[in-house]
Amino acid sequence: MPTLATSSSLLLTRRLLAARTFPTSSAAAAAGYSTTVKMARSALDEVTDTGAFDRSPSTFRSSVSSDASARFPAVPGRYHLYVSYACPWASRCLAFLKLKGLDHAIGVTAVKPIFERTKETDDHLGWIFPATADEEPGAEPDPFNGAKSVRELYEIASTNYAGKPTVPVLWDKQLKTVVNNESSEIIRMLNTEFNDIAGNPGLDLYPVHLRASIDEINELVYDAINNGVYKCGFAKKQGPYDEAVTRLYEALDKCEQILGKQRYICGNQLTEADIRLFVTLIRFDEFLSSTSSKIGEVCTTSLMHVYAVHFKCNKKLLREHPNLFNYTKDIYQIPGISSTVNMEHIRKHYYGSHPSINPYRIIPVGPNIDYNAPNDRERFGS
Ligand SMILES: N[C@@H](CCC(=O)N[C@@H](CS)C(=O)NCC(=O)O)C(=O)O
Ligand SMILES: *[C@@H]1O[C@H](CO)[C@@H](O)[C@H](O)[C@H]1NC(C)=O
Ligand SMILES: *[C@@H]1O[C@H](CO)[C@@H](O)[C@H](O)[C@H]1NC(C)=O
Repeated sequence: MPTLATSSSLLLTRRLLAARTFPTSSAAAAAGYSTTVKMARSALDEVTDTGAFDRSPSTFRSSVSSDASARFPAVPGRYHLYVSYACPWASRCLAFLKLKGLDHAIGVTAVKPIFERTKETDDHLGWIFPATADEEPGAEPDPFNGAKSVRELYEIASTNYAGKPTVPVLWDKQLKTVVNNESSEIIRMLNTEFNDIAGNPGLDLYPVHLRASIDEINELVYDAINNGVYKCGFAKKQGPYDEAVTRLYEALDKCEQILGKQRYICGNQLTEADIRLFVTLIRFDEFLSSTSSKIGEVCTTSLMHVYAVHFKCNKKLLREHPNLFNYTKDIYQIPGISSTVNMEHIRKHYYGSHPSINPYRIIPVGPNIDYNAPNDRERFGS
């Protein structure tokens, strides 16, 4: 799972940035904050005293609204989505953009897959835009702000920014600010607020009659699968790891069972819950099989425990869950979805962003699964 791989790159970031403190800017001081703020700069700073991974909440949480008088009205051309194709959270926003037919209304720019220094003046590593459009297929320079990094976007939006510069970023070109950097909220906005300008306004991925069921599945899938893989990868103690990996495989088994009876995870209709599950599943085997092929090399480094922990998620591959595997292909084949999956970026990110683990940046061959293969899911109807 790509999510696991991403966590590895975060490890390096953490090593470089451990315990860094950021003095508040003069703007913040003027606003009355006089102390030094210390923010989580990477996922490994988000591990509690009990050794468990605890994700920090996003702090840009505004909403675009269909109401024309709102601060962020849903008008075409005003908003831009900054993503990394390596990132599962960003990818679920991309999937919504495609499914709702909002390509023409909201532009997308993808960063380069490999973390680089974001500034000359410190050693933070993060998401970078290429200098030219042909430097890295799939990635493009920032078309509006000329930003070199995602970090710079956050700095434009907030003068005293000291958080973790994450993607996705829903950007307001008019007010030059981050509207929201929490994908679970961005997908809801894309689902409902842009219907006047959407190519597919009739598609409701969070329909009222299925909300209770979607909420229930989301809770399980987020905690045990989407975020669960991070919890496996980042645990610093055996107990939290054991708990996370048990929950991960219990949840996968539960989904496997459900999908033996129906086409989608909440019934015979595609919903938000399917997209949220898909983004982790599509990265699962790619990461696990590649990791296992690299394990000898990995073990020679001081970071081995992280990969070994990831390796221990390898109780079962996705393709050993026959219903989940066919389901993943079914979702992949929905028009638009395959364009949100860039395996090159996913692989490069994982194997290129951690020179101390993979010093020669060799990208393992991977299983090269054909997600376009037949899957027989239509037998469930809809
Ligand atoms: N809760 C956020 C999580 C976003 C997130 O963690 N993004 C990762 C990539 S998968 C990131 O940008 N990390 C930057 C870093 O670690 O420096 C969401 O769902 O939008
Ligand atoms: C979102 O932006 C806030 C504000 O700068 C930042 O602290 C946070 O780390 C960013 N990412 C997430 C996932 O919250
Ligand atoms: C998966 O799809 C293949 C190809 O259509 C099919 O032969 C197989 O029976 C399916 N497996 C399950 C569990 O549905």
